[in-house]
Amino acid sequence: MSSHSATTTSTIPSLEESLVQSLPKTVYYIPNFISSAEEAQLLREIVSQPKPKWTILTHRRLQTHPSALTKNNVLLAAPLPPWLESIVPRMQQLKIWDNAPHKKPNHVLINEYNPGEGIMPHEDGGAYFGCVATVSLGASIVLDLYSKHTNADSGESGEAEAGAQKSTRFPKWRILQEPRSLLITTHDMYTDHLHGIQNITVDEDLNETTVANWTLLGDKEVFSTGRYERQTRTSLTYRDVIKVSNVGKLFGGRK
Ligand SMILES: O=C(O)CCC(=O)C(=O)O
Repeated sequence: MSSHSATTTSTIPSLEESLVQSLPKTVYYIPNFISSAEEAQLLREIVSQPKPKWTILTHRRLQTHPSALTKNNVLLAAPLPPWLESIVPRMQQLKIWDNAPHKKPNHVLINEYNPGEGIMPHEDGGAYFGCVATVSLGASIVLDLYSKHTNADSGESGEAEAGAQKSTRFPKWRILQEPRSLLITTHDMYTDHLHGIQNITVDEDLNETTVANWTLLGDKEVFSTGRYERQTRTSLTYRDVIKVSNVGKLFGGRK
């Protein structure tokens, strides 16, 4: 674990200082956004959730709080559990959700990746306000970013397909997410790009030219060999679901 001290409410860097400058707009990276004690407490809460709260997927497992969206992308109104809500005021200080419908996140996905696990390139889509805040727990991992549109998009359909396939085979940029960090993705980077995590056991070739947020890392020493052996890494992705139905409240919210 890094020896760097945790960011406290009074020392959160400004968004301006946290901008990942080499990426299309807009990505912010804040190392040590939460303390080691907060990280440990969040991990304890996650593992103590009842087994049915986990959805087992091929390459990771997933919890959804307060509940999964309906097939029409509606969230049944219910509060986030207090342990997930606890760091929301700190995020709100950054004013990233000031223009969101509910001014704060109302939904959190928890993804757990063991070494060798990942998530296919995808976009988060229109169910959410265009801003996602990701808190990383337990270990570091590389997030790959891909352009959604390629030059071939304007060509014949065969070419477009080849271009699209190529665009998800080779990431255009890489972001290194350290434990306890906060990554904020918004604007064009949210709408026009895909993101994914490779199913590998070692992240390699890590240096200032290959990692977009290298200068913002909390502890570069950890990556001085250019290699990082994956360990279990858990992410909390906070989002604001646009459509919320109060029907959920009639039933006391779904747990
Ligand atoms: O674990 C991560 O950092 C990415 C998760 C993700 O892509 C998602 O929840 O859509």
